Amino acid sequence: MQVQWYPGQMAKAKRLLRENLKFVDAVIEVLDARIPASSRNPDIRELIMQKPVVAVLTRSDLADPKLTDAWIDALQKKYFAATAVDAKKGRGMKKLLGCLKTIPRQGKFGKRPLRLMVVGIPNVGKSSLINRLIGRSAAQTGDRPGVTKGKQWVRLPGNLELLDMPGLLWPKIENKQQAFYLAAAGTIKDEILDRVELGYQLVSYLREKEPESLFNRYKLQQDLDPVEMLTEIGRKSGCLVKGGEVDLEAAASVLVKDFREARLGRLTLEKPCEQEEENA
Ligand SMILES: Nc1nc2c(ncn2[C@@H]2O[C@H](COP(=O)(O)OP(=O)(O)OP(=O)(O)O)[C@@H](O)[C@H]2O)c(=O)[nH]1
Ligand SMILES: [Mg+2]
Repeated sequence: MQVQWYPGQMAKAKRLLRENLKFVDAVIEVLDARIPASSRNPDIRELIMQKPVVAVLTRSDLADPKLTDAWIDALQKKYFAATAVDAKKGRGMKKLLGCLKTIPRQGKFGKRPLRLMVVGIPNVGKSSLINRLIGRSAAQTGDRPGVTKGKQWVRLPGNLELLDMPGLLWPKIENKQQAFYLAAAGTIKDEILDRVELGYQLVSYLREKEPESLFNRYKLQQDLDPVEMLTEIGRKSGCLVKGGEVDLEAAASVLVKDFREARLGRLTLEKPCEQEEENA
C-alpha cells in the first residue's frame, strides 16, 4: 500500500513539538490499543524520550481486553507508566490521573502547574483524551485525521496543564504491514487511500487471523479466497450496482467501517509477543 500525505504539515507539527518540549515536565504519548506498536512514531522517539513519557492506549473499548493488559505490561517496562482508556466515553481517567500525579516536576516547581504535552499520530484520540480529563469539550475532535492544526494549552483542576498537539506521522512509512495497520485504524486520510486495496488487505488479514469475526458478522457459509470473500461481503451487505454486480469499493468501505467500529468484535491487530520477535 502506497501511503502519502502532506509532509509540509507534518514538518510544521514536528517543529512545534521541538519548540514546546522545553516547557513541559513530561509527555503523554497516545497510542491506539488495536495497534500499539505501529502507532508509535519512531520519528519523535528520541525527542520525547528526553522527558518522562506516559503511554496511554486509547480505543481500549475496541481492542481485545486481554491483549490490552498484555500490552500494558510490556509498555510499563519501557515507559515511565502505561495505562489504557476509552477516551470517547471517559473510562480509565482516574487511573491515568493517578499516574500523572507521580511524575516528578522539573526544576523549581513552586506553585507552577505540572505541564504535559500530548503527542501521537493523527486521529488517535489526543484531543478526546484531553476533553475527558477536564470533563468538557475544550479541544476540537473529529473522526478523521488532521483535526487539531496548531497547539492549544488546556488547564485542568489539580494544578495540571496539558498541551494538545496536531497529529504527527513520520516522513515515509517503509513497512507495508505497518502502513496497512495505520490505514485500517484510520490514521491516514481516507481520501488518499486506495479503499479497495485496504479492503483486500483487511479481509486477507482477518481471514487468516480472526476468521470467525468475518463468518459471524457476514454469515458466510464457506471459506473463500480474499477477492471472493470481499465480493461476498459486498453481496451480503447490499453493495450492488446495476445488473446485480458487487460494488467492491462500497464493500471495502463496509468492511473497514465495521472493523473500525468493532462490529467484527474487539480486535487487536498487533500482539505484544509478535512485536518483541520482530524487534529482535
Ligand atoms: N471508540 C473510541 N473512539 C475514540 C476514542 N478516542 C477517540 N475516539 C474517536 O476518535 C476520533 C478522533 O479523536 P480526536 O480526539 O479528534 O483525535 P486526535 O488525536 O486529536 O486527532 P488529530 O487532531 O486529527 O490528530 C473521534 O471520532 C473520537 O470520538 C476511544 O478511546 N474509543
Ligand atoms: Mg486533535
